[in-house]
Amino acid sequence: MTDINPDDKDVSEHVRISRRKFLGSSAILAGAATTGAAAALLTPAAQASTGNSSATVELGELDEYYGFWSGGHQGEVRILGIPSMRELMRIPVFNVDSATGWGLTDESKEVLGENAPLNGDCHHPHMSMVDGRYDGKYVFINDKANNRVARIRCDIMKTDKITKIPHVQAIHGLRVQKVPYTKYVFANAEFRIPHPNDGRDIDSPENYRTMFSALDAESMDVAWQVIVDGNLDNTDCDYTGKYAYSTSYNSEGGVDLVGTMRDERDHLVVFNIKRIEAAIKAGKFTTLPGSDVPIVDGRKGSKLTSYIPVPKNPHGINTAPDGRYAIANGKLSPTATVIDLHKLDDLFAGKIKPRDTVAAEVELGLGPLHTAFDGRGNAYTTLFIDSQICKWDIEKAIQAYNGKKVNYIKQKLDVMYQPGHNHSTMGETRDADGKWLISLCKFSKDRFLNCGPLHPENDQLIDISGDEMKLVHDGPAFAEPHDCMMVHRSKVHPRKIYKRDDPSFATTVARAKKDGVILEQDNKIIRDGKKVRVYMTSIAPTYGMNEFRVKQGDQVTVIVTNLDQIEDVTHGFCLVDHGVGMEISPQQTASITFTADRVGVHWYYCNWFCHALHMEMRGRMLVEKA
Ligand code: K7E
Ligand code: CUA
Ligand code: CA
Repeated sequence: MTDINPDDKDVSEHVRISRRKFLGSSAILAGAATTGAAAALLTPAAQASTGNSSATVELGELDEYYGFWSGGHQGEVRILGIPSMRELMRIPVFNVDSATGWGLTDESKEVLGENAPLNGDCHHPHMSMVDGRYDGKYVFINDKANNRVARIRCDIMKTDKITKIPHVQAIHGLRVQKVPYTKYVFANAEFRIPHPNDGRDIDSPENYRTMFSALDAESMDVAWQVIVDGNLDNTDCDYTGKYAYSTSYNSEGGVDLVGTMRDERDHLVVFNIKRIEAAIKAGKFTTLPGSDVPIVDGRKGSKLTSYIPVPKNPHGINTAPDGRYAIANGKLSPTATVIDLHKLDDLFAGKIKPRDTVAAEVELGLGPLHTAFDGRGNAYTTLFIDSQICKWDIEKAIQAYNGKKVNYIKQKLDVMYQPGHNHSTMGETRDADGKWLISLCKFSKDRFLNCGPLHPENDQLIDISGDEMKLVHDGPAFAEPHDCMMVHRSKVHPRKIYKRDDPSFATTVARAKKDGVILEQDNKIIRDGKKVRVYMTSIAPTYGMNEFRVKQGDQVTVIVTNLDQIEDVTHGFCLVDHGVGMEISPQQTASITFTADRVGVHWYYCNWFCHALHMEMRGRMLVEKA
């Protein structure tokens, strides 16, 4: 293969086809068709014919959408501009970030908890809503690695709360209540464990359980938990505010691969939120050692839940913007199951059986994982094994399921390669606008320059505004954007500089007050036994202190207040050889604590470029023998 000339059309077509074969796809014909479509797309005419102005954002122009991207096991959330696919910002959450000092500063440690694990595994970012529409306030994100849920404040785009969910392992599916507003954040725990997990039942997997958790979106406390049968994978909720529902791929309770694939059907478990709240209010709950979170029993037979059998090892569950249907994606079945949400009231009233809520089981292709919507009655389902997006008409699919001879599949588009989630602009809200679709491909193979054995993922932008889906952009991404969401820019209004009373540094402000320090003007050292607090200001290109003096062994806290008022003039504070570095944006106060364990001269400097004399923005920490 090494002597293939990539300019030779026949050869490159040959390579392309064998690559798709290698990936297990039978879509050779479709592959050839895409080649043509992709080439045509690069011409302005092709773009105009789709109805979108352009996938290109002109120099100096702003994107139309904020994209919030999960950073996967990198532990962060990223902001992309859509449709340019430019990465605009990174928001550290469950990771350490040496640029901003996340995980190093006192303020971030207060959010993370002093002894927090500093790895994470983010999957599902979702924004808070009012009446089924984004409200621009918070983005929530799960941590599968350490059973946590975090909240990002969208006014400053920083993480402000992290909650550890008790009694469960592997928080995976995460969604917000859409209606009437985001009172709850729902979180699925994927793995089953003994309850309590104190050494009992290790060898009795039949006694393992998992739970569905609801967090109060404002306090971020866990409001309640529901014990379920099977496991929990993804979750979503409806547009009445009454129900949430989660897929379970392990209704079998298996502890190995074969065990989780034994049955032809698993289930979707539906949670009746009002009944759960009423049960807790009536005191019908238990608790487990180590927390006082009320726990209700939602296993089969409970009035709080209902179990709808769906084919096999379902993964994504997605509610259509019209509020009528939810789509459970089959994964090991080539089907998606359409649930009629209008029948859930009857289901819980005992008037119908769980399977009566199934409006259709739709054959789509191999490996359906997630479905997105355009607000025009179409669904877009990722086919992992086929490496395709399948566009289909929901109403026609229901007609076909009921015996009518109609073609519900509108188009299958090849993507490169192996898509997991996809997401449409505003598509998880009532405002689904059907403009752009992102296919988050798990493999990029040879779409990019080879950077070694570890490959980037490939986040592909697809124009869905016209009748035909058109692939317009390949976006390499570092591990691993499981999911994303795209919010119109009119919904999000971040600040440009901090307010002095921002709660993110309120604790530091309170401590300064106790020390009698006015942060906005004082440059002062407060000694408190072996604890030394060094308060200084910064205005480009100087710190309020050129030097400060401490004793060996002192525990030193440096508190910097950035007095600059000008947008984008962020300073840093980095102390050489001490693991100390942080961001101080305009009007922000930030602090960091370390031990001055070595006598001598230690320089500190500004590590965010701020001024022509940025290099000169520095000073000395002088450490004397104790
Ligand atoms: Cu990777 Cu939503 Cu965690 Cu699907 S999830 S692919
Ligand atoms: Cu201040 Cu660079
Ligand atoms: Ca199963």
